[in-house]
Amino acid sequence: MNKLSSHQTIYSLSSGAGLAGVAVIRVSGLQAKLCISLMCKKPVKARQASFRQLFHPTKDVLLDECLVLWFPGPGTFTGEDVVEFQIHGGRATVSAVVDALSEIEGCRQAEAGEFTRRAFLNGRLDLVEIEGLGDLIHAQTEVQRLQALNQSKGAASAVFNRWRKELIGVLGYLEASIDFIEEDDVNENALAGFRDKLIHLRNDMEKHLTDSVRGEIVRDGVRVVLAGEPNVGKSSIINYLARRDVAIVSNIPGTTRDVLEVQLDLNGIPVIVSDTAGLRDGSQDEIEQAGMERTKAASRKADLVIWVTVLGQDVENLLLQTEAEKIVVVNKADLLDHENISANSRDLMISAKTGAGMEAFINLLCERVEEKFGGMEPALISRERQKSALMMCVEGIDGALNEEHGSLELAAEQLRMAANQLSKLVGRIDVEDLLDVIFRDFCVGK
Ligand SMILES: Nc1nc2c(ncn2[C@@H]2O[C@H](COP(=O)(O)OP(=O)(O)OP(=O)(O)O)[C@@H](O)[C@H]2O)c(=O)[nH]1
Ligand SMILES: [Mg+2]
Repeated sequence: MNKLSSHQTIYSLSSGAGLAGVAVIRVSGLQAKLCISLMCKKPVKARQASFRQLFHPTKDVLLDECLVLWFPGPGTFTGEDVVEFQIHGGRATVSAVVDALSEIEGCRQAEAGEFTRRAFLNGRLDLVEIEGLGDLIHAQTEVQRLQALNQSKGAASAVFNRWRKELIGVLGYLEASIDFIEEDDVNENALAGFRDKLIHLRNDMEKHLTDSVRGEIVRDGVRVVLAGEPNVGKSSIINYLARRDVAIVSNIPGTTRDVLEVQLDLNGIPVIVSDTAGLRDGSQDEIEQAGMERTKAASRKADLVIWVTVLGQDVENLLLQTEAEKIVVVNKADLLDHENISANSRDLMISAKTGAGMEAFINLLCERVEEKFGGMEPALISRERQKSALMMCVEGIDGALNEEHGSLELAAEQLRMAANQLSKLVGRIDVEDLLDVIFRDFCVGK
């Protein structure tokens, strides 16, 4: 923490880098108010937008005309005094204002994620909310946005805190029972009275642990692999889905050799689609064989395999032995006449060339993903860190329940451990080693 001393006032461009109509420069810390008085010359009202000329703090140089927003702490994002300058978004203007701020004593450029780190240290956000905020900044699709927003606004933390409170309530009672146990042996069975409550609590947690698979999928993306024999149009399909030339397409079978990945937003669902080398028997080409190995490996890790065929081909290919769920599509439907199409109407007919059937294909893919993961509703848990804390909490409750006829002290110890896991989850305890990991993904200015 020394390096990031909170005595210093920090500033940074908080809006995106590059040309923009408006750029937001945020300042947080004790000197924030001084920045206004040195640079704006006229005072501004708290929590109101004021139009001001912005001057260099030591030279009589006009830097820009801007909107100034003054937020006195502690009711601010960081918990400190904060000022935001909404200036013109050109590069020179931004660097002139940033340079000017660097000349004010006690002010320095913020490190990546430092505004949020201060928000955490000042109790404005907990760890789960911060993780949600990090996800919100990186959210690329609608379901990612919804899940991240839910976490960042504290919906998940509220549940974790409620569970923790309930556990601490039971723990308090057990501890009191332990203290009085010699005088009053009615307490012998103190845990039994809480059995139903603890079972209910751990089942609730288990349910959210099950949902965490969906939470992680929403964060990381669903893995969909395009596989099939050579030349059926796998690369043409990925290009169609990505709306750009991701992969080389040619009429020479065996064109694709490597696995190519693109991240796509399909109806709001984050999907990582992979194009792969076509699978066929009897290839003597070493590179093609290596490519086929990669196809099989990618298919094993897939959440869903799209098996692409053309009419008249075997639907299954023995080279692709995978447990993953499959959707079969028949490509090049544009080459078929109507009779052929109606004879094969049970298969999903598409044409990567004309786009026919592609919308139905995307809808089916999304439906299958939703079926597989029980919908795409925001999950409470979306990271390994959150999952393992909750799993250990459930273990603790189970441990306590197993002590029903055993030692009350041991049961209390298990519950204390379970409650601590929830404290750790939201960052009430043992946070130092986690902070650097969590803030690694944050950008400067957040
Ligand atoms: N008529 C028609 N041709 C298509 C369609 N999709 C792909 N093709 C053509 O089929 C040939 C093979 O397409 P690719 O997309 O390279 O096939 P692939 O499955 O990726 O082939 P490999 O990389 O060799 O495994 C190309 O000439 C494409 O233009 C389609 O829907 N209709
Ligand atoms: Mg290809």
